[in-house]
Amino acid sequence: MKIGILCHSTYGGSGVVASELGKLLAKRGHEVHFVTVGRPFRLGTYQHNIFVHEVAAFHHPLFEVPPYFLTQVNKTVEVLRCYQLDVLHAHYAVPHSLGAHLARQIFGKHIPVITTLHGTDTSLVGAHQEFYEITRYGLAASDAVTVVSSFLAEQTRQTFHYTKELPVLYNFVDTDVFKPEAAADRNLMTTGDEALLIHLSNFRPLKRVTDVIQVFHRVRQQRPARLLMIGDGPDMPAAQKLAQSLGLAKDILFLGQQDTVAPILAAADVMLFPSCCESFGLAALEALACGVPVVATRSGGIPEVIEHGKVGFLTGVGEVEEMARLTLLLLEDRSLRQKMSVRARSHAITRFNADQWVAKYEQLYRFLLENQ
Ligand code: GMT
Repeated sequence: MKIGILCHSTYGGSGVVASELGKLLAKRGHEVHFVTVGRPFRLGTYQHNIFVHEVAAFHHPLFEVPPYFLTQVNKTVEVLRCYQLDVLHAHYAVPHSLGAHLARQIFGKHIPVITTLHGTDTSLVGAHQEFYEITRYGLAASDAVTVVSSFLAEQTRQTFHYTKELPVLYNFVDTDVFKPEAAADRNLMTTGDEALLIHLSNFRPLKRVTDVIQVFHRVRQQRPARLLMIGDGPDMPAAQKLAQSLGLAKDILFLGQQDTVAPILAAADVMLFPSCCESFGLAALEALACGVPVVATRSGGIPEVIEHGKVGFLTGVGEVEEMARLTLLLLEDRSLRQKMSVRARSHAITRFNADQWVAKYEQLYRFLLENQ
């Protein structure tokens, strides 16, 4: 098949899922065309069957802001004409769902449009009054809408009064890339008996990165430990300030955005993931695949990914004392940690391995093509 993917290329889970899906579809012999602003950061280097069509920012004195939506639709129509795509897959409702729909209208031939909702597109952006009507229309105009968790399915039904089917196609992970053996040399990151904790996110407020620092602070009071913070975003200054004020500047490394995260994740003992309102939690799944137990919150779709007491622990949002207690439990009890690590890896392989979920997307494309 020839598949067009519209996605955000910036640092965030929806772009990661779109990129990983595109790479794996290309490996399975499909021709994949990304229509994006910039190269999605997880696409990596050249891969056979992958094409990137960049949407340029058009500057004109009349436009205060370059009209991204229009240039993306225009580029998508060009790609549809030039490559005769079979399907268009929009990741993130705003604006891609509507963009894909409009592009096919202009193209003049009905090809299936699939929209995958990732979470913030319905919970934050789409639910906002400024975007509500167009998001709802984009969903209604799609031939299929998929969601990344049952939690998100329910939220979408409630928010948009969406009554059609909402297949849950979970986030997935390439377990050949995210694996314990990918670990970087720990000796370069820690000294002696230091435990290694990790956090990975885009540092938006809902990621509660200051909770990560608070948990680490409590752990550090009990034992030698180091924390690696991967990512960047609006709450970076608050996290750095808190780390300074708690005297943790030397124990916490703020690594910023990293394109290749598997070696860092796999070297860690425990991941801290204190988000509120997370639709799935892809970063947590990537840690599990690396055999790293996760201490997270019982919020949104996270319990669909992390089974409490089996592959990690769940607490209420903001319960930093309890998170610290459970983290210390994992760090002190080596045999518990090893058991959880083995279970985490096998849980990622059996429930969330990429092949299984990419095949479901493929089936969906085929079904829509055959039934249009
Ligand atoms: O978490 C973010 O802020 C990024 C966001 C996105 O849309 O790029 O991630 C969402 O999509 C991911 C991939 O499907 C999910 O794993 C994340 O849980 C989800 N984030 C939220 O729901 C907050």
